[in-house]
Amino acid sequence: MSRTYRFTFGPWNISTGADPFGPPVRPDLATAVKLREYKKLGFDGVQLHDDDVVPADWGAEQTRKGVAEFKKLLDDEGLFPEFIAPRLWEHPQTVDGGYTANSESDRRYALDRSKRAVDIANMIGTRDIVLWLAREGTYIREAKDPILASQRILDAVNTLLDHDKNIRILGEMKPNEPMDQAYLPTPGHFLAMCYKAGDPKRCGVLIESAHSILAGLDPSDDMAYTLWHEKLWSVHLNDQNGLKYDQDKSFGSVDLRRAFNTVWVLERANYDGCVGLDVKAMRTTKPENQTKHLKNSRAIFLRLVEVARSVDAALIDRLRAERDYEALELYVLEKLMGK
Ligand code: 3MF
Ligand code: MG
Repeated sequence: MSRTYRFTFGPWNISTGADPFGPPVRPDLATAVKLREYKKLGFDGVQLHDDDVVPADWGAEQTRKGVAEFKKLLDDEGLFPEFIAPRLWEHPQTVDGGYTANSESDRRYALDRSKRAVDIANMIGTRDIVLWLAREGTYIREAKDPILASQRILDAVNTLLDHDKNIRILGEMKPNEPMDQAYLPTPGHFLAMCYKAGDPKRCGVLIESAHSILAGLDPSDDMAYTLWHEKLWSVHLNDQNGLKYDQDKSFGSVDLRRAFNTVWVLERANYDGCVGLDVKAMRTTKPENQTKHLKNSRAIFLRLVEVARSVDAALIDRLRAERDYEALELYVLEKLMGK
């Protein structure tokens, strides 16, 4: 089988290296400049926040013109827009969260901004809306009513599904950071909510490897479960060294075997969504090397596809039947060492 994958990333994946403890160490590139890198790096499409396209405070007419201009930039580069994600974590009215904020006017802001993101998606030509519910959670449990919060998230999803009968909602769940505890912390939580939504067929998930790892889960099993539901519509592949802050390391760079299992699951299931690489360059990376992590992650993915395609399925079946997992483990490790 020689299926090809479509690769995507977001403008935020070419970054200045600023972190909570230090300023930028690389120049901030204009989005138009970043877009020129995509094809050279072997990427096909772009993942976008609403305000990557046009500033969030623009009026209707200016927004329409701005989106048309951005679409032309994409077309000129031969790139497609994969999704739009409302950025509900930077504006002062999202300090306490968006959909679950205790203030009614803050909740209204989050809903209006999300509907506007749907309109931008329509104008730019994608039907996928990604919700990374960054601040929908708490620093202390007593701050919000968790039962009401679940309902408010469902109500927001339904409002968006109603706003446009064509769009799909993809939840990108993450258990913590920036919050101490997020509501709906895993893909499984969001999936369960999808079945309660007004139109479950248009509700699914994007799974990020690092987010699953932070939840103590295995990304390949999370993806497999979601594929079984036919609801894995996008992925953010990267890697993560243990339970600390979200690292967005290059795909496969910490645990090659975990990365292999991820690729193998996608291959076996004939996954046909985009392969998004939500990876970050190290702060030590010099400006001239600031896209290497993207190129490398894609290369590692493709090498692992080759390994997955060369696996001896009959041998694996036999080792499983014999319950010889010691031999199975050695077989996989040797494959990964190039044997
Ligand atoms: C945070 C993330 C986000 C999302 C992005 C698109 C900034 O851990 O992964 O990256 O991927 O907002 O939804
Ligand atoms: Mg992500």
